[in-house]
Amino acid sequence: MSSSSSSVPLVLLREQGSVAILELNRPDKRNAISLAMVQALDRCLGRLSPAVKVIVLAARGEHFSAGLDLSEIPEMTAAQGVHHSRAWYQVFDRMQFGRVPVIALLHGAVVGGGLELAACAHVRVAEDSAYFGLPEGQRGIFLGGSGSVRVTKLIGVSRVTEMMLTGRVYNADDALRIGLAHHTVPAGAGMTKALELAARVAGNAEMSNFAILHTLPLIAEQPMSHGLMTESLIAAITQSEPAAKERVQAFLAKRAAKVAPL
Ligand code: 1HE
Repeated sequence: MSSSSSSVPLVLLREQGSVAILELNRPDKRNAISLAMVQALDRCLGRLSPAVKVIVLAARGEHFSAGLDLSEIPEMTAAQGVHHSRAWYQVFDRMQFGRVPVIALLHGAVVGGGLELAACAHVRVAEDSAYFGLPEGQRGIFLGGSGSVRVTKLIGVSRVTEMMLTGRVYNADDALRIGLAHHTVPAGAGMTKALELAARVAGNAEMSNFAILHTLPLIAEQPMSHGLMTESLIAAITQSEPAAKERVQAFLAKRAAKVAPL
């Protein structure tokens, strides 16, 4: 467990074999993200054992996260604000571009910085109760936890603009439709679904997962000729791994599962 200076752990970490479950643990403040919580997340990411192959990021209480801890804003100078954002970026980068994929399990409010955090995950499962908003405009502030980059990459500049201007809130079904969520499940069924997906993710060859996490976002930002070169290089490296040779041989010898609808 990782804690702030008080004895209350702001983020809980437990490992179940190859799966690490990280939970935001500030339900009384609706998991508002303080700098201490960002640092607690960072410490948890740094403590994962080598056996971990996938993270499930979830939250205690009725809401995933109410976003930035607004009590940190009034005393902050402009310079401190820049460093505050950059502290979030460092940890969020560590999550998105880490060693292992992250599956976010979302319920209740997923707003502001909570949505920015969810956008770092590689797979998002939304329970029916989940709702998504960017109320920064209403609070007189702006995205500061990478949302203008990460959320915009998920749903586009136009939707983020409209959400921020009008205070629009998307529900779980909307989120699935526009690409904020990959799966929706009934309330209470999220952890089962997340663990089922985690088992599939953990079953992949490690180098394949690494290539997916680290090169797809890079290739998406490269000109086509660079992207194709990057792809050919990472494809060659990935398929040269012993794990790839074994898996391909297993398929050719009819020992591996076929692709089938779920
Ligand atoms: C908070 C925060 C917070 C709750 N910072 N303390 N985010 C927002 O603008 C969302 C603000 N929060 C809400 O709209 C609501 O709290 C919820 C819809 C999420 C939940 O409502 P509810 O009725 O269950 O809880 P509540 O009574 O509003 O809040 C319970 C407590 O949590 C209360 O404190 P208490 O001491 O009076 O018990 C609230 O003050 C506290 N609380 N949300 C601080 N966000 C890096 S840039 C990102 C920019 C942003 O994220 S902007 C979006 C900020």
